[in-house]
Amino acid sequence: MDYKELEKAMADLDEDTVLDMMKEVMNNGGEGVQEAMDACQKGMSEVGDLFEKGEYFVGDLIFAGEIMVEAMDIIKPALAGTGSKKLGRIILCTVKDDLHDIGKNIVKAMLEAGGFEVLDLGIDVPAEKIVETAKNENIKIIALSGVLTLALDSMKNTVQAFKDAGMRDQVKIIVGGNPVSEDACKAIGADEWAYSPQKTVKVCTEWAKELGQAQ
Ligand code: B12
Repeated sequence: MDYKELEKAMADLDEDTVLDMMKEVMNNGGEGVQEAMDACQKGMSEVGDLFEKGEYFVGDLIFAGEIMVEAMDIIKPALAGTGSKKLGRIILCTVKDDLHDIGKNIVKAMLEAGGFEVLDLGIDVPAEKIVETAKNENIKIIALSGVLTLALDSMKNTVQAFKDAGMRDQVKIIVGGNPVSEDACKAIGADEWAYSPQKTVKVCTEWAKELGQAQ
């Protein structure tokens, strides 16, 4: 498969080509699924760049998002594992002021396939709601998603809210999304960060074992 072509099709918002190529991945037994996902994400980045240059508009971002969701729906079975493990519950959401949820939904699908029960609080979720849910539901792994630069502040505020509630040492917090990096993770005060959903599942699986919530 020509992944450059796939990347370009995504950037050009060529829905038919993107979806046909995803079906081809599945027809080939899921071979190259990771590369296909990476190509789509690179294409999405180009969509973002074109938006910044004023060549694309918000409507184009929405359409790009729809294509990405459809594309991921097709390849999800190949990306996912067996889904047979029982690793306990995890909170996942997009933090306050951020409405982007495509990446979050991919991470959710991967966590579920990896054996977690995901409590998805949705988008634009205030720190207090995350802390309250963790407390009421007794959930110890928290995954925060954010794509806007200002989401980093919301993530930091969320970690602070856990400290203020006296719960910081009872929970493990992983952050992810486009602006998240090693340095950002440190500044936020989270325990881990990841870009790839695969690493997210790996880290959370280790935590589930450490916390004794894996069956
Ligand atoms: C699609 C899109 C939209 C759609 C979102 C639809 C939806 N349902 O999510 C819509 C049109 C709604 C939108 C709105 C806006 N957007 Co927008 N959008 C994008 C775009 C093109 C793609 C984002 C995306 O889905 N990427 C694909 C996914 C799969 O990637 P991902 O989110 O990074 O997720 C992956 C990893 O990060 C990781 N991951 C994700 N979450 C988590 C969580 C954890 C715990 C872990 C470990 C890992 C992890 O796994 C995922 C899979 O690999 C980006 C461009 C870009 N370069 O990202 C701009 C972009 C993010 N948007 C931008 C802007 C400015 C906006 C608007 C302000 C536009 C406007 N003027 O209204 C609004 C903001 C609304 C708000 N308050 O949130 C800017 C942000 C600039 C900044 N630095 O803050 C970007 C970067 C575009 C740009 N270059 O200017 N947007």
